[in-house]
Amino acid sequence: MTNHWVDIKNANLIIVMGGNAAEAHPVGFRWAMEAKIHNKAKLIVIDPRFTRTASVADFYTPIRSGTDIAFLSGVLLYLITNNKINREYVEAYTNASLLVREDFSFDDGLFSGYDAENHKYDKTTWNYQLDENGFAKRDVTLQDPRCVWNLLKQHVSRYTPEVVNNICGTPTEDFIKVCEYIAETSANDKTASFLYALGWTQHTVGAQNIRTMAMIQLLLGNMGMAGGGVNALRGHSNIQGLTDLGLLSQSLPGYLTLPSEKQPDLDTYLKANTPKTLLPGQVNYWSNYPKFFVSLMKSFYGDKAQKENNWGFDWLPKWDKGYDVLQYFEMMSQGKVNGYLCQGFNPVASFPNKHKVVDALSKLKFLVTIDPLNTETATFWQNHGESNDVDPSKIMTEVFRLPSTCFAEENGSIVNSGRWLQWHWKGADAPGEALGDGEILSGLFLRLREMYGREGGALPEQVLNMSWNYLIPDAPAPEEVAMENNGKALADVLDPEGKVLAKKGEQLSTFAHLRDDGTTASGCWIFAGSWTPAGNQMARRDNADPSGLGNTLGWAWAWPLNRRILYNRASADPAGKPWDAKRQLIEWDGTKWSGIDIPDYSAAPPGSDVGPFIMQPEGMGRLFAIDKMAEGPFPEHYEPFETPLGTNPLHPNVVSNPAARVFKDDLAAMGKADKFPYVGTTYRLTEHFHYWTKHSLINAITQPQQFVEIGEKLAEKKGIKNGDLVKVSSNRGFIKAKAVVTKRIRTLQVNGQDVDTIGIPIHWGYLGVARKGFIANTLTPFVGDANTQTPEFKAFLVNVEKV
Ligand SMILES: Nc1nc2c(c(=O)[nH]1)N[C@H]1C(S)=C(S)[C@@H](COP(=O)(O)OP(=O)(O)OC[C@H]3O[C@@H](n4cnc5c(=O)[nH]c(N)nc54)[C@H](O)[C@@H]3O)O[C@H]1N2
Ligand SMILES: Nc1nc2c(c(=O)[nH]1)N[C@H]1C(S)=C(S)[C@@H](COP(=O)(O)OP(=O)(O)OC[C@H]3O[C@@H](n4cnc5c(=O)[nH]c(N)nc54)[C@H](O)[C@@H]3O)O[C@H]1N2
Ligand SMILES: [Mo]
Repeated sequence: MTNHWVDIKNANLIIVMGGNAAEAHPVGFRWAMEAKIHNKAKLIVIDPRFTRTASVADFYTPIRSGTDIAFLSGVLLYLITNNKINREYVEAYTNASLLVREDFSFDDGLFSGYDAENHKYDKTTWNYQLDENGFAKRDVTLQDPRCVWNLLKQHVSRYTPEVVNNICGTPTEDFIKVCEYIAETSANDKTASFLYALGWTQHTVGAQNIRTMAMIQLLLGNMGMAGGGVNALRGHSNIQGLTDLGLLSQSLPGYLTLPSEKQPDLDTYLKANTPKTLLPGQVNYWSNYPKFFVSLMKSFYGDKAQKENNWGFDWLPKWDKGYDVLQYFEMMSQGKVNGYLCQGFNPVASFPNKHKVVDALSKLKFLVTIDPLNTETATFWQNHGESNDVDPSKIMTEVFRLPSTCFAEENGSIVNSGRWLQWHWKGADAPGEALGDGEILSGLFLRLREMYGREGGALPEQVLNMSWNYLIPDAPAPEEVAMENNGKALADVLDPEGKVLAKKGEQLSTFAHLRDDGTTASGCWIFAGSWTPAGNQMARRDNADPSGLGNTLGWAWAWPLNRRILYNRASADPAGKPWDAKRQLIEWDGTKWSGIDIPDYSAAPPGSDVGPFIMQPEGMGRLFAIDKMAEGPFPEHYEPFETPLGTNPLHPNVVSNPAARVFKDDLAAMGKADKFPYVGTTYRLTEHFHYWTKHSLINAITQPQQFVEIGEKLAEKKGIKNGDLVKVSSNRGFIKAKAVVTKRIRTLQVNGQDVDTIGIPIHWGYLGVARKGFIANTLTPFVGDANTQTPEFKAFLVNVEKV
């Protein structure tokens, strides 16, 4: 989230699209209700199903799953055509006025630079025109045909209300009504907040769904504002912490990137990751990259990391391709993986195409699961009849189950969606032989290190040189790890005048004190400030809220620097005056910036033309994404890989995302609408948490068994009644389930045909105390988003029959 949970109460309009917050985030959803009750906010829901969120909304309209880019691009067109934008904001704070290269183009579904053989783009042309100093050229009058504004207008011009209706199936009058609701928040004193989660991310166009919404927020002037922003409602309680700490295959902590094999030395790596400022005088905060990186290496390797050995750069692995989970299971299924350590993950249940996952695990020599519970993954080799039809005698994988604690059995911090690091204390000791995850991993690490020390082996340095300074090496305390993530001074840190900012050995209080000369260490630069000389800031519990806007600066600690609303410079106009006095976050008081949040800005006074989006080298919100997205600098509608239409009404030659993550065998496993005519979509229920709570009797009683939801019209056509047993199949397998016949899912008219959706909740399997049965992911396709590789769990093709 650029904003945070409590801040949702400040919105005038809440749009739940691509999520079902009342069901999946019932506690945080109270802030949407607060906005309705105390702020007279309107709540609108756009979802293929009439959900629990829709049941308390002011307005609901359906959409075909996988078509939100068409819908949101239609909203962009509406806002531009009807001049419902914050013009001053767009001109001053977005890249609307920057000029794009002449050789950038878009034609028949493809942007310039497509490499058809490798399914990816060369992004060279997706860039600005640069002047002789390397700065982007700009036309502040927005007249130049190559400025982002005019290219954007041209790009979205195709998404008329008729086209939106034809692709999404949303009734045109409903679509216009949504546009009108959103348009109202272009006023300076109105904001909208979109609450989204997997209904947007679990598509082959997931990242672009979110980007299209972010562009709407920029046009409305809602970024940086209290009650505005881009707000992902995250899933597992600490999944925000997972990304913060870089637990993705190409990442390092603090959103740094792991070097690639094209960056064989430190200079090349730092050059590739330290952006050049694109407009004169901008903050371009990522220009500090070397300080963050060197401090990380000092945290990893301590005294072993020295300038002479490039801070241990050679010890870092270099990636050749992304090892996301799709890629990894693909390699496993090709027999290229010997052993797999599976920690807090149940891929047999949670990953797409269960048959492929089970087949892949069968090719391992050994599998280690680290989990408090028994899982379908740890028992993948067992035959469970129809629901796991394997022959154990043919599976040679040796499985080791290491029982771990769960979150309530240890101290630690959890980062919530609003970037707050909240410290928690353990509620109980772990039962039986269970050990904390840290203890298990330390145990493995220390034994491996001992073996490397004794036997050598390939590249022993990266293991042998790792610093490991914990009181009990086998069991690092969460407090020790938290202090290490924050970082400390290894020598006195001085300012340019020689004043001591941090004394040798002291915890750092800000990342502004990080250095690239080896005098500071920090395990995750964005966490610097969370554990200072004043102690553990994450444990603070002062909920004083003097402004009433919910910016409780004394409650826990938010990265970066306890700032609650990112890009808050944009909450004030170019002269430094808040767009809306009721939502004042920061203000220029004539001599300095002050207010109720930590300014997200340099100290530069208004008029100095420094852009508020300080992490971008041009300082501006990007309506045209120059180098980030895999499938294009503008969002474009592509169909799901399994589309009920069999075509893309906009460009039949390019049906689905041309840069999506997909492998050859999985393309062959895609089904077509002739055999599988209905759209399957999967989701969760309040009464269960994924695949754990089927082990708990109370949860099992409230939702005892697998069911699927079928609209009345389709049910009638197929002769299916409420409570009948049905078989739902895709080209990859089938499940059996109870039918729930419902008015909540409508038949939509799309591109001249009827489209029916079948709703499939995900929580059951063949273990636990709930009724045993099938795994929903038997049905889903093994294909992922082009940028994040998130699987397409929300739109695929199925058939349904009464059993
Ligand atoms: N009780 C409970 N709470 C949970 C979880 C749980 O298992 N149980 N899981 C947690 C986790 S890890 C996560 S990630 C979150 C997920 O939170 P959500 O994303 O809110 O949960 P989902 O149920 O997957 O539902 C998404 C909604 O998106 C809709 N949808 C599907 N496709 C589309 C589409 O193309 N466009 C639009 N506009 N909508 C679409 C679905 O109909 C569904 O209503 O929930 C978290 N909260
Ligand atoms: N079809 C379909 N598939 C989906 C989704 C969907 O919407 N549709 N949603 C996807 C999403 S968003 C998610 S997040 C995944 C979830 O998928 P998983 O993460 O695989 O599933 P979980 O059941 O949440 O958790 C995995 C295991 O973590 C264990 N665990 C809990 N606490 C701890 C701990 O402290 N330490 C360790 N070591 N283990 C612990 C639990 O016992 C559980 O067995 O499913 C994904 N799969
Ligand atoms: Mo999730």
